[in-house]
Amino acid sequence: PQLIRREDYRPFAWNVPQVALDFVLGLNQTRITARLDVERNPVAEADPTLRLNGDGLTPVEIRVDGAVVQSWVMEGADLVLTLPGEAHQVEIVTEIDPSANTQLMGLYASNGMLCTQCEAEGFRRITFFPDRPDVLSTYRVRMSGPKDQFPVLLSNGNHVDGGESAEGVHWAEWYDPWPKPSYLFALVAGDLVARKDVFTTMSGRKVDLAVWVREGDLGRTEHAMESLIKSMKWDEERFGREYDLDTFNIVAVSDFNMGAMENKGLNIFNTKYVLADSDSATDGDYDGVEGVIGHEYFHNWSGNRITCRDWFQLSLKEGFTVLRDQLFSQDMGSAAVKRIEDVRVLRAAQFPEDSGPLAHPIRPDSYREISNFYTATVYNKGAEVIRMMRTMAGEERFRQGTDLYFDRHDGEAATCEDFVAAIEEGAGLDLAQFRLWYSQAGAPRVTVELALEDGEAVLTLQQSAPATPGQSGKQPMPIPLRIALFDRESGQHGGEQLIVLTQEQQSFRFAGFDQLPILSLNRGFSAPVAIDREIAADDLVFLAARDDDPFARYEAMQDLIVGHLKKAIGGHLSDDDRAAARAAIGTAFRAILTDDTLDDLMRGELMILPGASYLAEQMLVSDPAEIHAEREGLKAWLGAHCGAELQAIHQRASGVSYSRDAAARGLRKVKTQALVYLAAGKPELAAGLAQDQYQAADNMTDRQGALMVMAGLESPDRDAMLSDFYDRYRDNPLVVDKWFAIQAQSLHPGALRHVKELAEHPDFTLRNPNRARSLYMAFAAASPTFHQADGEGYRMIADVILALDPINPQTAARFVPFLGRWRRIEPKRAAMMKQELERIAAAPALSRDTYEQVSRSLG
Ligand code: HT7
Ligand code: ZN
Repeated sequence: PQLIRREDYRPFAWNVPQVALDFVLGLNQTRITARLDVERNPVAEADPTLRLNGDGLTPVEIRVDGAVVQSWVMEGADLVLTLPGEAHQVEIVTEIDPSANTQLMGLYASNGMLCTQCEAEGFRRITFFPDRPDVLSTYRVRMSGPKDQFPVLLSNGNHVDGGESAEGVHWAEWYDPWPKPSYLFALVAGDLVARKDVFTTMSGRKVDLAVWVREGDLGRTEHAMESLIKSMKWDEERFGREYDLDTFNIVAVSDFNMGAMENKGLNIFNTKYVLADSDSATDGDYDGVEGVIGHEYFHNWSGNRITCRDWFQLSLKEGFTVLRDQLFSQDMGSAAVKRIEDVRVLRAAQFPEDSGPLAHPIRPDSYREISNFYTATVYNKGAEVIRMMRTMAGEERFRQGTDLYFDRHDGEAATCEDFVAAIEEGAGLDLAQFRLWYSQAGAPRVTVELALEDGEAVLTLQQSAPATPGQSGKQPMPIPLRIALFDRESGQHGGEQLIVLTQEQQSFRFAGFDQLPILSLNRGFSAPVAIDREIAADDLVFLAARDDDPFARYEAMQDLIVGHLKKAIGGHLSDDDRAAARAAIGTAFRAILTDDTLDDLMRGELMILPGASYLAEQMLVSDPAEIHAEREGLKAWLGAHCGAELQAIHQRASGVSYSRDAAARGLRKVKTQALVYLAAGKPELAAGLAQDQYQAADNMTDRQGALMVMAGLESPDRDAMLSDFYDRYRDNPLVVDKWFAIQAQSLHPGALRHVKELAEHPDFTLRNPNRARSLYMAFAAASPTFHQADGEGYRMIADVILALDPINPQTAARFVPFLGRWRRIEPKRAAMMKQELERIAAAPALSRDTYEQVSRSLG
């Protein structure tokens, strides 16, 4: 497959100001007539050939200016026409079979309905088109089909007309006045019902809102609608962005490759991010719905009104929109807890990516298959990079920067550089050096030294960036660090400060100290870097208990534990040292369990141990079995050592009836957290408590929490609880997904065997991405048995990749990174992982998606 390079970008030779699409819909056969008004692009190099991308299409008929032409050629999958004049009308007829579309890209059938997914390059599976984000057109869409099968017909923009054309056949016409790239095109036809509402925008326009689902799911749409209305209001208040069409539709589909899609005026969602009620959705699921609804809605400005010039600029819309959805969720709930959660996700998903064979800058330089670049780096690190600009500018000036960006580039296909230039000018920042964050991959490491000199605290920082594939010898980048220096006597600090490390090594001096202060660094995780520092356990215990920045408090607890586990995993601890380290952690942990000033949501966060993948990141090469053993050992010790406090928490949180307020959510969070520790330290007691929690549960958070703990235990009640859960929810696919995932990611030593058995379950299928992920992604990401010493876990995931690749290459390729980290794993396992990658690479007819990920992983 061809390598596509950012530096090769050229504007397209033709503009396509208007597109008219006519769909004659059928599940097995859909006929599409596309009429494109094309005219030469004055800013591009003149070229009489019009190359229209296609993927698996054959033209049925082609007309130019009304006359059938034969003078076209196929070049690979693309259609190439030669056009003599300045402007023409090109009409192309294609026919496709949506029910055969297992890739779920383009137009496909899902449970009897038809829907589309066009980002990034799915439109070319519907009709021939310049399928690139810098070609913007207005779309008029007519569709017709059997009314009983497809009573609802939706597309982008506003509904303009409709009627019956023949007995039982109806049609609808939609017009979207906003020019858009083809990846934002959408169509839905199906038997759906809607929850409807109306939103009045800040300028007083009324917008009809609808959330479309299957009939039986209507009762689970209230939270989605509330989240949409909150998002619309929030974007007006915080970014001055108003909605711009008369209708906004959301449709939920159960077969979907990702979370959701921001098609103009017609967002299409994975059911997982729409449907929620207390019986079937956890508190985390509710947050997920709110966050993803917000994310897709915010794209209306950051993505749709201003789109990307080319796919290398993906972080322009995704990084910025992730930041916007994170800020939205911070405002809707606990800002502190949300920040910690976001950092945890970054560390678990993005840090390993940035330090492995798939590392790439947030603005990549090349790709073979763009779907492989919808990554935690482009999304989450992209958001962190923009967050740093916000931290340096302050909220108000940052808003001036975004206002300028939206004004200046509205209606354009823009670049990351356009964004940075607008923030630079609007916010009054010098971002010359900062631009390196867009071009350099890898998380910088900052080494810290604090000394006392003549009544001054001297903070010396040194930064280094690791070599990443294709990039070595990196330049220093600006690293904004929020810090505070705590006086040891008073336990207070004299105010937070922002310092920006711009050089490789730099010292910062702070007057007024006659003894070394305690340094609270990278507060709020102001920069996405790794910090290396020697700090006394007592100082970390102090910060874990007393820091007024909630993230720094969490971080101190994490550092305390990571520092200990790193030594323990390396086998460098004497029994005395282990006892001393555990005692310090135990003191801090107990303080968290019993601190009355903490709310339970925050307490629940502080209780979470650093994840195994984050721990692995701290070591050049690690042994997953050792990490697991030490981490579980500490958990068991804490469970036993703080058993009384944990039981007290579990009791305090039990018997409180369901509500969605923060206090009740906090209680549910600490309740299951307490159970997790007790399960490790006092398994028999925990099995009983889990049973009580499960039986008393009046909501999914408690029920899933109890089942999750029980699934990891060798308890006689385990099978009965799992069966009960399945029997209760067998008709709800999203909950059946949970049932698969709970078993796949459990701590049970037989998890690998269970996964193999579950793959034979009648409800299991590789064809539904949610189901495939619920079993195999959950397993590879979380089960200790993925790394089973005989390599069986690796073999199974490689088999899954090979089986899934012909069905859904995009989803198949997303499993590759689990094997791709072989260089950072101890040699025996590394050899087996590599061998599996080689087996995949040798398979015939591998998709471009999987080929690219496997070859980069081996390279
Ligand atoms: N912008 C959307 C990306 C997306 C996608 C990409 C590739 C294949 C399938 C996909 N579905 C959605 C999602 C978002 O970031 O909002
Ligand atoms: Zn997005």
